[in-house]
Amino acid sequence: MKTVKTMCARDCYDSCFILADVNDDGGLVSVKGDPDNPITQGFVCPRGKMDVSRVYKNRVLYPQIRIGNKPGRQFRRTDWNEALETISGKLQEVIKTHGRESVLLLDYSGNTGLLSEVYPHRLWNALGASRTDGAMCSKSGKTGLALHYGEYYGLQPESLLDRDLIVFWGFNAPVSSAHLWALALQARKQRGATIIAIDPRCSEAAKHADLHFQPKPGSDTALVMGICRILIQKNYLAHEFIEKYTLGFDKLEHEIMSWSPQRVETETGLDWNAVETIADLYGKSNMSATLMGIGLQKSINGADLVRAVSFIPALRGLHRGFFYSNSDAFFIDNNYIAGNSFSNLQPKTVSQVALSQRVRDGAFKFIFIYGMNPALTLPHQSAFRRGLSTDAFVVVHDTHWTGTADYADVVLPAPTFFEKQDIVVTWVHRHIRLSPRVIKPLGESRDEVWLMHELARKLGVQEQWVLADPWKELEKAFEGAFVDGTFQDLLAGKTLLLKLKPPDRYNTPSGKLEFYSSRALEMGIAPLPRHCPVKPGAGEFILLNSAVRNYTGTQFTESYGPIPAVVTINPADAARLKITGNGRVKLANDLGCVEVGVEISDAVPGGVLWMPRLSVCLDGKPMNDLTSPITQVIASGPTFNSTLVKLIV
Ligand SMILES: Nc1nc2c(c(=O)[nH]1)N[C@H]1C(S)=C(S)[C@@H](COP(=O)(O)OP(=O)(O)OC[C@H]3O[C@@H](n4cnc5c(=O)[nH]c(N)nc54)[C@H](O)[C@@H]3O)O[C@H]1N2
Ligand SMILES: Nc1nc2c(c(=O)[nH]1)N[C@H]1C(S)=C(S)[C@@H](COP(=O)(O)OP(=O)(O)OC[C@H]3O[C@@H](n4cnc5c(=O)[nH]c(N)nc54)[C@H](O)[C@@H]3O)O[C@H]1N2
Ligand code: SF4
Ligand SMILES: [Mo]
Repeated sequence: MKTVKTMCARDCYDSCFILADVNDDGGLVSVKGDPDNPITQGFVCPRGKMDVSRVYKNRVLYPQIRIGNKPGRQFRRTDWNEALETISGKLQEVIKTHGRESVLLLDYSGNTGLLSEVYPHRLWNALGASRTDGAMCSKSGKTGLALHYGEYYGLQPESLLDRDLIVFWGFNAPVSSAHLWALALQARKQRGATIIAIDPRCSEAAKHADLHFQPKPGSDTALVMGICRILIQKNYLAHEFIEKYTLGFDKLEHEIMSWSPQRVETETGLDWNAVETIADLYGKSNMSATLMGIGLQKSINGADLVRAVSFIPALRGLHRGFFYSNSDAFFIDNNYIAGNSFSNLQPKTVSQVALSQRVRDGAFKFIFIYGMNPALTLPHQSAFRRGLSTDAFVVVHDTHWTGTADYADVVLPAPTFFEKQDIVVTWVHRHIRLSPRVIKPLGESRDEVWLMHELARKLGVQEQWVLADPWKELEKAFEGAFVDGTFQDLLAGKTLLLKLKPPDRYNTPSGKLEFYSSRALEMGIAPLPRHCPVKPGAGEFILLNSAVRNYTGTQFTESYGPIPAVVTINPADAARLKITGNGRVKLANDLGCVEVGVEISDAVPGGVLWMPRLSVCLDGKPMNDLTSPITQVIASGPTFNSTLVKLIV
């Protein structure tokens, strides 16, 4: 028996340090949290716990070539040579006949390791294939923050222990970030910190917070304006800070004062006393932490909500007193790792959120998918799936059999993060160590770097930056990135700290925190965050959907069964529609119609429905049949939480 120290590579806030026990036969026998990390503190979530068995379930073990119709699972097993010959032959034919832009690389963060996720981009950059902007998750919020702060990074999680007020804003941390939540609970226990949740529904965070405020979905800018009005009126402002470090407060103040209490009440659905309570908590706090979830940002005006919320701590004199994502806090050259600037071909970038129509309309003849399950996770599924079923040649490289594999022409087996060596950089904390191979790759699974190199050889790609040794390239990308060691120390198994950009660095044109963003003005974007609410029509509900505990994206159905396809409805709405529970209802809009179970609960307010994200509904259709490919104005992000539906009993 041996214990291997590694990290969880899943698309998750926490990036846990874990200990994996391996028996003498090389089998994984337990996965535990490693106490040797002050953030992830020696425990894993229900997905981490299940890894020990899931590694051996529902795996793609051998290369497969389709023999049946799409969608479906009729494949024949083949060997790597035939699979690679088929793929490279098809790629060459498509590039020759339709041009390189008709090749699409479609990938995401199924494994966030640098070699598993980022480095393989080099091949597709060399080929000049089209790629997506990756905006399906958090990009709009990041871009929105960067308009004011230059970069979007915020506070480090350790500092939660020093805060007296911790606000989870559109962030269901007990479910989506168990370790940040645990730190907040520790701050409450140790120093009496107050935890508040701002969420239109009674989420798990709301249930366990000291106070919960329920604004209407998408109305947070209006709420912020109300809070700021009180901060001004009660003289809670940090005048010196505003004077010294910021620009454009006068214009912000003008906007704030245009928000009368009545207007705030009408737009948010909250009464003025509630707004005052939040403002007083901020006003009396010496050091608050405002943690914004990615859920806050997934609406038609999502980036604006994030921009607005981030201003509150600044008005109270805190440099970056918020958290949204810390991906850009470090000195690691991700563009170098991906080889984004090496190719002369300038690959075309297309919108990920609006991809479905392009795929339906036949824009791509060859689609290479890895680390992503887009036939469940992209919006507007009916169009996307139609496109995958017609003339596109689809290759899927995945660890497990997925809904997307049902549309693949070739499926290739990938090792899980336990089966290959890699480096995981978190989007939250700064603790890092090598993720060594824990167990041998299952079946004939081959990792992403091997696959890209083999394909490059078959295609005759000559570029040295594609064929280079990935570890040497990573070493270059990490130059100057560590506080207390070198890349060689990392490879030797040492735990290191990543160097951080300072909280008071504002990489804006003025070098200050720009409340009124000059860059936005230049780009034709509103320089102050806007309020543009979601407006349901008669008989329509706003359908919120968010992450659930036992699944990461669509993963873990082999362990926990299907993601529940159940919609939560408020008791008054249920009574009006004569829904008694236990039954099935249909959710419909002009994009689709799906059948789901019902739960009646006052966890959601009137006019709002909630369901887990990414479920397959009772009629076999994906819930993403209902979500829109319309993108946000800022950085083309998703609008999942602005979905409008009618409910058919
Ligand atoms: N268990 C688990 N954890 C995960 C993941 C997972 O799949 N499962 N996925 C990871 C990934 S990729 C992501 S992006 C994150 C997502 O996790 P979070 O960042 O927590 O975001 P969501 O789960 O989308 O939504 C959080 C909350 O936002 C609320 N919300 C929706 N609209 C609004 C609004 O307009 N205003 C306000 N104030 N609140 C609103 C929702 O009701 C919900 O409770 O979690 C990561 N962690
Ligand atoms: N309706 C609705 N839709 C949403 C959202 C929402 O809130 N509502 N949220 C969006 C968000 S925030 C996100 S992040 C996306 C998530 O969308 P996806 O990234 O598509 O989510 P997953 O289902 O986790 O798919 C990851 C895939 O990577 C595979 N994988 C895991 N490890 C490896 C590996 O080492 N190598 C390879 N090759 N493959 C691997 C997994 O088996 C899985 O099939 O969903 C988006 N879709
Ligand atoms: S999924 Fe997140 S919380 Fe769970 S073990 Fe992995 S990093 Fe930790
Ligand atoms: Mo995400």
